[in-house]
Amino acid sequence: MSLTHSQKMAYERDGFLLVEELLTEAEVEALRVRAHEIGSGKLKHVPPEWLREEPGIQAEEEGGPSGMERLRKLEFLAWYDDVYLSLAKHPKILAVVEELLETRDLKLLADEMFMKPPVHGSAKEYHQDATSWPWLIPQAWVTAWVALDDVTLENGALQMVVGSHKLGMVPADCVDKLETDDILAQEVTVPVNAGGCIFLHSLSLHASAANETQDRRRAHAMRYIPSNSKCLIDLGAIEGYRSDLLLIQGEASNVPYAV
Ligand SMILES: O=C(O)CCC(=O)C(=O)O
Repeated sequence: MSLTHSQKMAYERDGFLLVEELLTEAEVEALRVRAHEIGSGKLKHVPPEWLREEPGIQAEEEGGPSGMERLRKLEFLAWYDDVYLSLAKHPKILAVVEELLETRDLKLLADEMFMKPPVHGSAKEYHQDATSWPWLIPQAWVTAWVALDDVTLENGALQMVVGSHKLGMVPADCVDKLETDDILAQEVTVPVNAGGCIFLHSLSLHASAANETQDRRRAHAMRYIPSNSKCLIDLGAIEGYRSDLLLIQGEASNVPYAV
């Protein structure tokens, strides 16, 4: 699969690209089953530190939800799980990422399944993915965000600020200042059916609303960087990060400070 000229232009103009029906229904179902096995504790190969609860969720004893219904995110799945490693290496996803980053040499920086549980799935504020890794050079890389459920206006579709990748990096605590410039008014909400994928430029501002429906809304975000990216600090020294990035395809790099 290669992108059409107009798809590439759309990504350059908007800072994101929606590709519908990237995965088959059978592929999506296998991913859902595996996520359920990991999230419910049936499979225990992903360390509990990477299973994150919704912040501020009511304790179970006080009437809050139990088990998987409490989970906000499953992180670093490709590091532990063969099904999610295969997804990170999916030829259709890599074909797009390669074109957008203009290199075959790719590493996975992180992955995160956003579980958005029914009723309790919280909103994600406006942010650029690059601001979570400000020490990484270049700052431009790609997140592939794969919908595992039908994602709608009601259950927390991504709200993309069109063209915001051209702003450069905006400090996370200043994003709300952009409201006065009408920049956030350039937002579009992007519903996508299960199996579709949104490719996001790492400097694109985006958010998602809370899930107030009775059904879960899962999407798996995989963060790809060129292998010769540099990192100015040791990621392994920071809680919640890891320095053992996964070489997904092509050559690892030995430039100074290469990740
Ligand atoms: O899935 C979501 O609700 C948020 C995803 C997101 O913001 C991200 O992948 O950076």
